[in-house]
Amino acid sequence: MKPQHVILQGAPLDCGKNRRGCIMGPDAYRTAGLVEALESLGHTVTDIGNIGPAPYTEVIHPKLHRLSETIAWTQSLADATEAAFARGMPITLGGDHALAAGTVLGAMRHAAAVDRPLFVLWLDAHSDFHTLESTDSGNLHGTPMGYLTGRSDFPGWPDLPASLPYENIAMIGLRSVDPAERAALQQTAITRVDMRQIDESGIATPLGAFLERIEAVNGMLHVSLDVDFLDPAAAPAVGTTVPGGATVREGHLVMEMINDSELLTSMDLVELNPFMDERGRTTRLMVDLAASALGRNVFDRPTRAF
Ligand code: 4U7
Ligand code: MN
Ligand code: MN
Ligand code: MN
Repeated sequence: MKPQHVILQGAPLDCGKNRRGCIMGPDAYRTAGLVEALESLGHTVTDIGNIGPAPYTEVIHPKLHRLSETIAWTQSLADATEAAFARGMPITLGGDHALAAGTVLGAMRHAAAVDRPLFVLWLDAHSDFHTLESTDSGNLHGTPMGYLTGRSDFPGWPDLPASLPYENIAMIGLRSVDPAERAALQQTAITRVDMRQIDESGIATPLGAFLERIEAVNGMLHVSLDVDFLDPAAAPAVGTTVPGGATVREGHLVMEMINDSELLTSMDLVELNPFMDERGRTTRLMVDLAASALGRNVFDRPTRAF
């Protein structure tokens, strides 16, 4: 990919679920040398530090966990992400996946302003397609795709400029989809690639087809990488471990194809829980994957020794 000006923004949001630890994510990425890795590829990097939620007062909800705080983060992250596009390529360091409600909303606003279609590549074991009604856990990191596609009402959340079209979404790595999500997904044109399909025919063909569709219409590409896309044997630092995930090579292949496509315009690195990591290896793998999407050949030496 051509040299970029990368805007790193930390989003230590930990309200999308009960298990704590994602609050430490942004500083773990910094400690693992993400800035240096991107600079070594010829990019310039501005780390704007950590963002916080917009002012809020938590109103306890009988089912939904920390709803007010999640809405407040959605507001601040949408504004920050939209502003970051004026300067470069926003990369958001999570924080749990509830943050994507804000970052993708910011990307949607920017896409509307420059009159380009936005596409979202969702790399995740889960579809995160719940509505506020359908979620059983009440954990809002399971809902950002439900919100962004406008498939049901999210009262009190920021208005969308328009719903994210189902045709513009690809979910790859699926292996834990709740019955209510599955029933709803089947009614949509969202591209869904589950682990069985990846096992049988590989990840490159469906991803290549998605990237070609984006290129054909000069689309923008937002990539949302949930750590649990990867197999927990390779990436143990997550709250929700789901066995049978993508291998290290499958992860890199996705990122290498994104790099080759020159389509990437923004990215989230989410759900890293450094408290659960083993000597930083998940964090380092996520840094390596981000670098792969922005140009590092996997055979290049890592930029930093530990
Ligand atoms: B993640 C779950 F029930 N679907 O709603 C839920 F399985 O951001 C998991 O993808 C959501 O990690 C996982 O709580 C959210 C559960
Ligand atoms: Mn997720
Ligand atoms: Mn997930
Ligand atoms: Mn998770």
